[in-house]
Amino acid sequence: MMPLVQPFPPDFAERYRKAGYWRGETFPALLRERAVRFAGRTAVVGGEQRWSYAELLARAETAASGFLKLGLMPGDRVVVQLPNLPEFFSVVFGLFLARLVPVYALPAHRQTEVVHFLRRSDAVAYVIAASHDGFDYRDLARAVREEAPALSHVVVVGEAQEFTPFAGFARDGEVVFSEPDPSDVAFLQISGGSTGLSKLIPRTHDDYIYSFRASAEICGLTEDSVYMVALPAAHNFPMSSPGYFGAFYVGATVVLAPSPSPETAFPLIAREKVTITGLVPPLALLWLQAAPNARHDLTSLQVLQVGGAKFMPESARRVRPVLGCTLQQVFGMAEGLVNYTRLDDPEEIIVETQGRPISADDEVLIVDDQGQPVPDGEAGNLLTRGPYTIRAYHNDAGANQRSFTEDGFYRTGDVVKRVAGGYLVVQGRASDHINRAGEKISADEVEDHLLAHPNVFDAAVVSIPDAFLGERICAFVIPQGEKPKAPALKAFMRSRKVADFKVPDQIVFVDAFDLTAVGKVSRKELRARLRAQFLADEQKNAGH
Ligand code: OOB
Repeated sequence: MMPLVQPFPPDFAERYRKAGYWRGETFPALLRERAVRFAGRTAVVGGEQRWSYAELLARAETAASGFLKLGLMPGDRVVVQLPNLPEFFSVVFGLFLARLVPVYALPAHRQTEVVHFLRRSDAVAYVIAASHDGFDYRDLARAVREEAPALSHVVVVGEAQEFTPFAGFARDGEVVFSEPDPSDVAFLQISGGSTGLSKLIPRTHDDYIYSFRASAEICGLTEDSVYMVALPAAHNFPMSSPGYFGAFYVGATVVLAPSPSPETAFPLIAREKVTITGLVPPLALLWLQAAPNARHDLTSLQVLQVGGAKFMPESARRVRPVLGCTLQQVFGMAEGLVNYTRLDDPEEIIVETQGRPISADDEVLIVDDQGQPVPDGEAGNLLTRGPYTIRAYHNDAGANQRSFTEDGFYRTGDVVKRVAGGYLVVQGRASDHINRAGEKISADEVEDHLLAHPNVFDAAVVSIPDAFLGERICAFVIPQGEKPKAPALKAFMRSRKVADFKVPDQIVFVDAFDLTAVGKVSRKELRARLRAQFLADEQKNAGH
């Protein structure tokens, strides 16, 4: 089994401790302390359940002893794929208490992705909900079991069938758990995945707790705040920016929305007096559209955070007049660096920029393609290093080689410019992934699936600007033999058992790729040309 490490160099680690960023806090210690300090206060609201802080700890302890009784050993990895249910928290905190390591999968992930996470992490257990949104995760568990030899336990929240019921976990007697070291890897987060399948991101107690402790302060969280989890709980944004962990840190209440749609979220905001939540831009647009006619009282909402993809200034400008709250732009990444506009920033900064870093020790370099720094105000590639940005992915030498410079800067793949005050404006990106409503999709990965179809000779996948999604997935396909129909190709993609958000929105059949000019064109260049041609054609058609 590959050991779990996050190799911060000792001199940097020492610096981050000295500066007071890394305080030796751990998830288990945090939960225990809060369960005493905020014992009777409401920690979690979800479905029909309301748990106090004391109850959250009790449930996490039960979960922890249940996992250990299955025979799991500290350090073992457990893939967690749960929708926004309160049990998400008892499972995850239970794993932390038992020193087991959660690996987060999104509810939208399917066999291909889950098998990849299980194998890459050597996971021995997999936690699912019985079913959600019409999808039966037990069927998925049966399928992945065949392909992941290390997997020995499937734990189900809800009706377990032949698997282990989470509800059956029990605690008999006092269980003593061993304490993690603050520099241990606490969990594996998944990357947006710019080339191929998602990479696994090891985050330590020290670095991650710093990121959400500082975020909670920047976002003005207090024990009277009510944070709503609108996006999937496994995503880094609602997890830590400041997210539910930031909320638990200060003793606030966390409300789980089963869906981020206005129909579900608005009544919940009114009922629970939600003060802050985070959305991706397409959802923010839906909220802006729905709010003027909403019957529900949204006046408790003080802050709407928007991030995960670029929120256009025209839309950003509408947040305050329409929703009556402060917009906070959030430009972050599961690998680390998170930027926020500050709540008291002038409206122009809030509307026009994606914020500035959390920490004075977040090093931000903006360089040209030769690695030379560009002047402020000019666009360049964003590199970063700091007290909560990883130095390496788990078990992926190739990605580590590509994604980090020799002196440990993470190559974000984003193209940004720095403006006055150190604020960043995201201009685009250098890497070939599609940011579809905040979900990052690798062009390589989609091409690979399309190429598996017998009637596809070649495929190139690009992002096309989309008024609602931000970007949509467009696949250019050269057919061979009998030309397949677009719906059939989409159905084929689905049959490959991948997350639905990776299925191309649009398929354009072409006879050949124009490879003239230099003879051999890189994939990157080919995609850029196809995209440019498509946009030019679209504009021409619009003109007629
Ligand atoms: C968040 O994390 P990931 O890991 O799913 O995706 C990171 C990438 C960034 O490198 C950037 O390309 C894009 O998502 N992104 C934005 C953005 N926020 C993220 N692009 C433009 N404007 C923004 N505001 O997406 C994430 C993690 C923590 C907090 C917020 C978002």
